[in-house]
Amino acid sequence: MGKARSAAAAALVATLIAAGGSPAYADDPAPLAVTSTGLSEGQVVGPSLLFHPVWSEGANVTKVEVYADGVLSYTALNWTAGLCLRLSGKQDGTEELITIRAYDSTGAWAEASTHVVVDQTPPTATISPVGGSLVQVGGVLTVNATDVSDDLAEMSLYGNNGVTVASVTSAPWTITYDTVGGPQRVYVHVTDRAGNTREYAGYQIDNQPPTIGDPTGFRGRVGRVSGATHLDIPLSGGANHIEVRVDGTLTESWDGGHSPTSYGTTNGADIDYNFGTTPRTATVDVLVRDVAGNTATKSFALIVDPTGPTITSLTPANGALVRGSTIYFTIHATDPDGVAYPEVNGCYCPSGPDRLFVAAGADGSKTLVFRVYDNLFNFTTATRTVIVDNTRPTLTITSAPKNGAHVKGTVKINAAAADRNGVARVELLINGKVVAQDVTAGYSFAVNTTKYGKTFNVQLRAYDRAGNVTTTSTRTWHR
Ligand SMILES: [Ca+2]
Ligand SMILES: [Ca+2]
Ligand SMILES: [Ca+2]
Ligand SMILES: [Ca+2]
Repeated sequence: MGKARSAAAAALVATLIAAGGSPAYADDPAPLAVTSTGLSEGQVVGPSLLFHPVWSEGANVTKVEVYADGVLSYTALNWTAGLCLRLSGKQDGTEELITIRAYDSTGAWAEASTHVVVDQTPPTATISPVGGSLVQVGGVLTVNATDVSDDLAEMSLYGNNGVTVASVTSAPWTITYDTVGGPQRVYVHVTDRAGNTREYAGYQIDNQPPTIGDPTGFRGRVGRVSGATHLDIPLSGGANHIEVRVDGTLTESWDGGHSPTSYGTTNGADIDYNFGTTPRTATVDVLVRDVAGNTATKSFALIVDPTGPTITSLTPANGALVRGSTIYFTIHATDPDGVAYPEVNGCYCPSGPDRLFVAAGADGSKTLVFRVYDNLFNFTTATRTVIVDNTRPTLTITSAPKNGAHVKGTVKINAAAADRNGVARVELLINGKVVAQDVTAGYSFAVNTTKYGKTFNVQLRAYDRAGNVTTTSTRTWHR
């Protein structure tokens, strides 16, 4: 051990090489020597360092001792993976003389020493952009380090897959890294000459733009709009910024902001727009961006249809006579947006498919306003004037045998009928059955009494053009 001590005391500036033990190396055909400690003089080392000493060629080394400032640190019997230098707990700037003593199988030994300088303080730097758990980047990432420690040896990007994906070893401390296809997260490492590493918050890698869905919320058929319209556009994938344009005009703009500690996202964009009354095809352009700056766009066309349905039929017709306490209208319409519903005088009063009802009210002319709406709230208006008639025609027999009369041969009946809206016909009923009718005024019937029995009943019945009926009292005749 005396030689080792003397070697340590000899000098601090040069690597020292020594040999000793027996047999004397003068007689040894391959004298044992430690030709290198594996360290370089003045090397700065951190708390832990692997190094590889070198022996003279052919040496059969069986044991190695590592000394720090002459004190045995440890003994190694296997150094194929290198020797480990442990200097933890030592002050930065401390010089240590590291001595490697190698023994061969004969017990002879040789040693070499190297001075190292302790540095256990990782470097510092100001990293931009500032990283963090919420910082997302995509595409080409440029990272700069400024205000770096004097002993900075390397700046690198270290992936969450355990791989260093990019590094620089000299100023300017700038890394330009294409993130596409790389790990999902990278951290910034700065390492000094001693191998001390400091990790700075890194960046979430995101090269996937948000997804823009198809618009929903159409009142009628998909892709068709009219007037003031609200549609929803579903978004996914962390949209942080949206822009919606209709025919090139910005109609919605939203930004969720972005700081190292927060940002906002949205899962939907809106189209709130009055498409007006001009038939056309409008173009909607949607742009969305995530925090990492990935952008997606989507365009779609909307058919602007401000036209109401086409009314294909509406009954009763204008001027029609109607009777009863309720008037029923049947209305048919078509529309490319789909027909929503009809209404009469502002009332959706259905009495069946395509059928509306309204109270008849007093006799006389009655004008009704109809609207038929499509699913976009466009409507078409139609009017109908009908004539309400719930008044029976007047009917009197002007000449005929009286009730209870005896008759023979052919007997004539004359009658008068009248109605404000016209008489449709007068019927002759014998024994309750219609046997003749007369549709022109000056109503007159000839009854061949021989066709009937000894006694039979005679009545007249008048219809007005609305269908109201007046029946005379029964006259019973005898033959
Ligand atoms: Ca340092
Ligand atoms: Ca994304
Ligand atoms: Ca329409
Ligand atoms: Ca009438």
